[in-house]
Amino acid sequence: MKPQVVFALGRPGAGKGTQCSSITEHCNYTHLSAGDLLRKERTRADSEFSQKIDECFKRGEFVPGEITITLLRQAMEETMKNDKNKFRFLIDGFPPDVENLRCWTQVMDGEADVRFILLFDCSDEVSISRCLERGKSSGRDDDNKERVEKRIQTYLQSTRPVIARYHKEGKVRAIDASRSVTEVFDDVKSVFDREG
Ligand code: UP5
Ligand code: MG
Repeated sequence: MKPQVVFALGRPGAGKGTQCSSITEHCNYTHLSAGDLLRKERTRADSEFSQKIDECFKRGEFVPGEITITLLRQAMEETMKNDKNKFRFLIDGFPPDVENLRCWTQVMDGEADVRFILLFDCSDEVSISRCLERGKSSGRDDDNKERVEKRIQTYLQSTRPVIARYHKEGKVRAIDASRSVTEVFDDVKSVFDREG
């Protein structure tokens, strides 16, 4: 069975990780966070990619699509190898820019279907306050005001064009992510119930 993929995008701290990990049981999708996979790979001593990932994170640049897609593919293959019924994936934080999207299309065309994009919509203010709150305990070195503001700018400049492309294809399902976790979750559930 060909992997069926949903991408989750939105400002930093919009709640992608929170919502994607809770919806998986309800909709039989496996949650993969591109950012989490990269952070894990960055610290693996025997990784051929860790140095490059570290450089990109330090410079605030996106990791080249080839690397992220390799990690995503490995994770998808591993999941499907263990259970052939697990071919639905909810990929959070990807593709972060047009270069990553181009790379995905090149590598994955015909190998996976992108069903739709779940867009977690919130203001800059909500994005900043949630990241700063999380920063008190997350240990993430990018959860401080300066880095979050930079991440928002990068999101607007680089990720918005990806969303615009999918919008033209009628694939974007936008959700108001500024409400409570439960309210947002109800909307996420409705999208998956509708889309099947
Ligand atoms: N929270 C969540 N929902 C809430 C709600 N409704 N009400 C109140 N609070 C809510 O949530 C953030 C915080 O808010 C948490 O404390 C949560 O409890 C609370 P979370 O679910 O963690 O938000 P999320 O959208 O996942 O935010 P995240 O910071 O993870 O998003 P980013 O897109 O910034 O980060 P990501 O981890 O995806 O990427 C990090 C970096 O990796 C990127 O900046 C980039 O450098 C790199 N990257 C690549 O290079 N390539 C990729 O393909 C992907 C990432
Ligand atoms: Mg996240």
